Amino acid sequence: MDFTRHPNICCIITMTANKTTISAQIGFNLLLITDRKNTSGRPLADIMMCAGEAGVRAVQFREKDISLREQMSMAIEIQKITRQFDMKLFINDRVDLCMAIDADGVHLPSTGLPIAVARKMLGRKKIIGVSCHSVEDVVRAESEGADYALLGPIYDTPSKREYGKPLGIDYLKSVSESTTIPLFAVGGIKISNLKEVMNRGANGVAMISEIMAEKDVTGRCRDVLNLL
Ligand code: 3NM
Repeated sequence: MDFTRHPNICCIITMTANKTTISAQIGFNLLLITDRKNTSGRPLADIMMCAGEAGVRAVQFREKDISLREQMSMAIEIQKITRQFDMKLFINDRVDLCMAIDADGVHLPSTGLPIAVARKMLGRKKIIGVSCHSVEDVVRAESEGADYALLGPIYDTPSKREYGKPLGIDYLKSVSESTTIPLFAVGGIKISNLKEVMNRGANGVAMISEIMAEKDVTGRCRDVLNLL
């Protein structure tokens, strides 16, 4: 592994590092993904406050159905909260928006800019995460210098049904054995399947509905963090 391409991961990771070591390098094991349409009408900022109070360390701002200008003003509002609670803020897809507001990094979808291009634009200090849907995607993301990979959908989840069958936990296990960058499971992750996912080699999880749609967001975040 070429560590010079992973500026945000300390060079002490080895092929034998366990999952706690790896998630400690990136500084979070729960990535909360936003969906303002899945909050039962509550403002996104309120949800973020609850998550911050509960100790969530990383948020991916993903409101891709609104204009870039609207995304920008919403992301700035969210960033006030993430900064208040020392949470990392990643912008989904839009490297330009990440640069414009000096967010902590970008999360590239599989159809997004190549990692090398994003790295050139953002420099070495920003974190680059990548959405992956196969072992090949993860291996490529690692070799191209991604700081972490999201693998999914692991379980059935409404927004991803059009892409076919979920990958499943056995697949997750085999992917986890093929990479040394932090691997986050995504897609249908719930309190009820967290243990299973972590036991299959995930270094952490990314969640939308299990947190966004929950009445007691603070309590739910705490429960998730305690189980990770
Ligand atoms: N990406 P929930 S699944 C944003 O497989 C996203 O890459 C996925 O929502 C992928 O936690 C997903 O409610 C949706 O299942 C996750």
